[in-house]
Amino acid sequence: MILQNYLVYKNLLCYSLLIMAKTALVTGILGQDGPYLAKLLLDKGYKVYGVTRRYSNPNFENLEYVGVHGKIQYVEGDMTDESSLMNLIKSLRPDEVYNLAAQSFVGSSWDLAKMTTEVNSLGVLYLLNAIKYFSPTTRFYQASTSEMFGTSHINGVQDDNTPFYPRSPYGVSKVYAYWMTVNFRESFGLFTANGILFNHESPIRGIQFVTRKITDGVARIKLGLAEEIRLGNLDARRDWGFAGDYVEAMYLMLQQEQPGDYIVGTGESHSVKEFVEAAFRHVGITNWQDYVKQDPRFMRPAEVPDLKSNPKETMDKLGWKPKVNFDELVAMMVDADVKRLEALKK
Ligand code: NAP
Ligand code: F7E
Repeated sequence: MILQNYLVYKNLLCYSLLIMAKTALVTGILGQDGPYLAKLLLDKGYKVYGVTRRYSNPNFENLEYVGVHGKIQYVEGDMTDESSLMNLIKSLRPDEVYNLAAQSFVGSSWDLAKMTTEVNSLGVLYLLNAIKYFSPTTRFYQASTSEMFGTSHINGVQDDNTPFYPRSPYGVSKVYAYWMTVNFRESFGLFTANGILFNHESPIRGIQFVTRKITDGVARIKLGLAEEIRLGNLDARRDWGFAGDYVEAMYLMLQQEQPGDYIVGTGESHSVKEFVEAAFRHVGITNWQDYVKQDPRFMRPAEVPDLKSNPKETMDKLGWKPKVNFDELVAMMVDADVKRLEALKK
């Protein structure tokens, strides 16, 4: 009898948890931020739908690394296909949409300017329209970026008062999306938020981005698998944080009473050269200059020389702050690459 009552109670609890579970639709689920965000939402009891494109060979490696592959429901959609986004919003009516999908590599955005605009700008308009028509209570997060500031700063830092001056087709495409996100809030009363995130990295950062290119290269050199790393501008400075910390800020933005836009960064900047030095130091190599070659192929037509956030207001409003510092981030990424390559060697 006691056992019977317990089982009834347990089933009721599971059922009510199931009907109460919030739902989130995450675009860009296979990238870097998608898996970390999915983990955070799943841990909070969300049902997570992850948008994937149509692939011949889908790659779930990043989701496997974070341990969430199999816990997400995958749904097919493409940021360039308006009707696919309309159908997803209409059928799922999620509580929250996190739009992380993008052609996010600045370096390719000059050669792929049209595609970059279609995905990063028009795709956002399609999603916002779908929410407006089919699910106006859905809360919307837009992955905005410090690249929108470009060369613009006030006293060496970027915050809410800094005007945008993007320097790449990527940055320009994100400015459009930023303002559309604001405009749908102001015009139609939608709950939309822009997270203006500064660079954030992790062991599952795409291999083209400079941090991962360096940590992978350092691991290869340490293991005798490579002899050099070829890089572009070593003097560029970035405000680098850990992706796992930054997805918490995304989530918090959609839990506020009022929608708004937020700067997310560490407030510290380091040069590419400092990142290189720290990565080599971590594996006990001090003569890093012997291994690094500058290569004009990796210079950009227009550079963003220095990005450094002032995240104070966001920290106060959201009660958020980064937990992983620069040296810990470098160490985490180098260690992960060494481990990955050692496993491949076996
Ligand atoms: P990422 O690793 O490049 O992931 C982007 C994802 O978008 C990929 O999974 C990609 O899918 C997907 N995608 C690209 N085109 C698509 C399309 N047409 N339809 C559907 N999905 C598409 O980027 P991330 O580092 O996770 O960044 C997430 C978001 O934050 C991006 O919007 C980025 O621009 C923005 N952001 C990033 C940073 C940063 O430092 N990481 C800073 C500020 C803002 P495939 O896997 O199929 O290619
Ligand atoms: O470059 C310099 C390069 O490609 C950082 C994206 O997530 O963050 C990212 O954009 C810096 C630049 O990132 C190489 O010139 C030198 O100054 O790692 P990156 P990014 O361009 O800052 C922003 C916030 C985003 O929103 C973007 O989506 O490093 N650099 N040598 C190099 N960069 C690369 N990739 N490769 C090099 O060999």
